[in-house]
Amino acid sequence: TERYNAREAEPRWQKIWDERGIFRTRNDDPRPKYYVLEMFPYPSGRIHIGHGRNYVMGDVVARFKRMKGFNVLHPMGWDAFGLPAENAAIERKSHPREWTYENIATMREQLKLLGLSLDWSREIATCDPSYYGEQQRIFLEFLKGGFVYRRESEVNWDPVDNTVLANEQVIDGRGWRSGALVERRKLAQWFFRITALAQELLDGLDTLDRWPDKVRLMQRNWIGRSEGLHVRFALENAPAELPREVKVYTTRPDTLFGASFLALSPGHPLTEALAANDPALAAFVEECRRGGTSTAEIETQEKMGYDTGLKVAHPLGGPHLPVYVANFVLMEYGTGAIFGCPAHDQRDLDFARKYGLPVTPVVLPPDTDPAAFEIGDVAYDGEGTLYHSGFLDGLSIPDAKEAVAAKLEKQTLGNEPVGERAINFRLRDWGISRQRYWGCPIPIIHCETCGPVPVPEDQLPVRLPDDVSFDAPGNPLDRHPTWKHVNCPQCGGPARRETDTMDTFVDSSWYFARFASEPGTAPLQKGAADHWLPVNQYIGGIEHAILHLLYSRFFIRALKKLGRVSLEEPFAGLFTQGMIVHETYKDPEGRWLFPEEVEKREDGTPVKTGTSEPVTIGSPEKMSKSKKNVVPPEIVADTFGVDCARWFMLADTPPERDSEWTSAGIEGAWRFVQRIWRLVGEAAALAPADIARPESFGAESTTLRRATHKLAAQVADDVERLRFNVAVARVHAFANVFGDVLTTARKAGDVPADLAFALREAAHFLVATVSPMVPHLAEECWTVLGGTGLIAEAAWPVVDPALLVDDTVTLPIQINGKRRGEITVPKDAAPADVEKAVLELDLVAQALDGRAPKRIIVVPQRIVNVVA
Ligand code: ANZ
Ligand code: ZN
Repeated sequence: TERYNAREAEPRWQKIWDERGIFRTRNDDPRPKYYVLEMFPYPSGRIHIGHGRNYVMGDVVARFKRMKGFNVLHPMGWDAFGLPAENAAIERKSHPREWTYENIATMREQLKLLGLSLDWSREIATCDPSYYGEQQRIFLEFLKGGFVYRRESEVNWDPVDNTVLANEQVIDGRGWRSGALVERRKLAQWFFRITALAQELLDGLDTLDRWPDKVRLMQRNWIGRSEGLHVRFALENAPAELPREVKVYTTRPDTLFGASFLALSPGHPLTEALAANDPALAAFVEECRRGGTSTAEIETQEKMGYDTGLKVAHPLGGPHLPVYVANFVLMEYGTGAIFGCPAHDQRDLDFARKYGLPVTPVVLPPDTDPAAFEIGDVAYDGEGTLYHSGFLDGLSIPDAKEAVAAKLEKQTLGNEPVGERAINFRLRDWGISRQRYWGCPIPIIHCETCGPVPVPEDQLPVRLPDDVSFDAPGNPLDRHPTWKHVNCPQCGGPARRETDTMDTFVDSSWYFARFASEPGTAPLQKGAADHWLPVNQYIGGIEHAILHLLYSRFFIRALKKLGRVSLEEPFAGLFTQGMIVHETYKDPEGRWLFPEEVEKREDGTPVKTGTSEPVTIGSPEKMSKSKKNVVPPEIVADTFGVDCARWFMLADTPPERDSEWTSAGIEGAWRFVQRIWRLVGEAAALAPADIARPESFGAESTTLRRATHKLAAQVADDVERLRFNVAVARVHAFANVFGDVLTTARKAGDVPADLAFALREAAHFLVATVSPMVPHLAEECWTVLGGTGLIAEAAWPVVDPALLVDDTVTLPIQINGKRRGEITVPKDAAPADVEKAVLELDLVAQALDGRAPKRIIVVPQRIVNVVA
């Protein structure tokens, strides 16, 4: 038979699928729904094969579920707003839209090459006014519903370019273009009140049993619920105009006797009040403000403090404590003030060592001699028993926490309790204002008289102006000569548009709901969203485990409270796939080379293609443009075919693990694709297409049929559980069985009717089970088998449960009550036959040592007992 020619067949089938519109999904289809979605791409340029893995996995699920009788929604779109488009516009002196849509066009064609069963009629781009207009509507509904507010907040400020920088534009504390040291500035910004739903978002995680535990844990930590105590400390020597107390938040009230200082955040109101009369403190606060606003940056900074000279009384009668201002205390967490216990908190210890403050351990680790226990450079935050702590001595940490809380709740300071139990969340409200052009405009008009006024419904969408320039730093919307000058919708007076746009994470927080609407209809419809959501299977990278997923969960919950949808969790199943990695190559000058620029000589040494220049090979890494270790889908399509790429991506490793792209791997996939093609061709040649089902089956055909039905049942199960590599392994194993039967049949020359039927059945099942993975090959094989219609539209093979039942059983053998081995016998074997087989076993003969057994008891299908 001829070789399977993927290069010719693949585009042909893609055209047929497309012309017949078989992946177009209708909302009124009566079959049960199934929604499979891969995280939509950012149109950054071109895709490489490393981008393809999650789309291929999603496609296998989509195709499989279609065959299982579901009405499958499998859409695609573009996360199209964002900074890179603006950077490209600066570089190319063009418009961000141009670059974005060019990339979309390229990437769409590339994705189509992969043979994905997508409903392209539902394609969206978030930079389309019909999309972002609805987003503006949602923003205004959130505003009305209390989920949006405005307040001052810090941004990264580039003092040379006079512009706000995104976190990713701050590199080592400097502006990416000017190189100037970045400062923090306060700016009025819009926030989504995600903290209002913190507890809900935490509790909801318990219902997501088809999410990886790891992701749920990451979200749980991000939300960061803690139970602790507010403790009010009385200031001893504060000037009269200052407050009389400082309130701290602690999760370790048990360590109160180990406290050696109090610390205020640089942004704390008391700090500000003190700094007003203390230039040195004001300078210190200024110094703390240097550097970016990201928490990671703040946490890694060297600890710095300023002694205010103030003292507080210890609420449990310990010594007075000095009050510092410290750079590691965040204003946005707890009360913006802490008590420091250096022995049991690393930050406090670093601080205490630097400023010579006492370090008093109060928790003694289990089985430790108190005389021998000392704190060096590492704080002890483990379990133990309280000591050096008055009435707490001898208590466990939890008991001591409780005892301190109970005591301080009853103690008073100026008529109010000193201690109050409190729950805190690490989660912060989501600041969405970005001082950029290429994003969704925030639909607000600022009026001197009326304040911020929503843009009236009938004026939505607020469109981005086209005539903008990127030749100066800053926000082109702000610089635009006319765009922002409007009249106040409320009083008619002169007013100014909000020139900030929304964080692009907003765009991706509801796109999955947009796909639910039929093309050309309203972007967010309750009926459609409720019908399709939640997404049954969401697939994407672990890098989105926190923000994107949390924001989307917040959006859906908020939309539910506003009556726009009826569900609470957008993604019922989540899968985070591993990456595709590839070797890297460098020429003698240290320049990166593309894989196709490298070839291996006969002795295996790598050289630059067509030359004798040596090449250095680096270990496999994530495919990236910068290191050139990428494989474009076009090259694969033109050589081995994309089915080989698909097969390889699924076969090589468990889907959650990284997989290395190698030429040996893709060649192996190619050989297997050819093998399936040959097996199907041989079966078609040996068994007539119109073979009728025989009355009964002989041993050989029954064995093949068992393997065939098991294949379909097991692969179905594997795909349901996304164990694609296991499914592939089963197909390999089946191909061996099938191949042997075909060889025997070919040699025998005469194929009996029952075997002919079994061969046809085997070929059909094989083609059907691999069709979600290698869909083009499957269509071609289906044609060879004379199947009706397209295999993409066919049903999953009907499995006969009787053929799945094993016909053998394995029985444990006990000799004198001790388990000594086991034996596998036909399920319906007569006890006498089992007895005979057992006595023939070496292990039994040895145990009996030549003597006859006293008794043998065979419990059919259970156990064999030998009494010696
Ligand atoms: C005293 C103490 C002693 C603390 C000890 C810890 C260990 P979680 O668990 O994450 O909620 N803290 C409170 N507010 C802070 C702020 N605004 N900036 C920086 N740190 C702050 O963390 C709670 C602990 O973090 C609190 O408990 C407080 O230090 C610190 F051996 O109080 B602890
Ligand atoms: Zn007004």
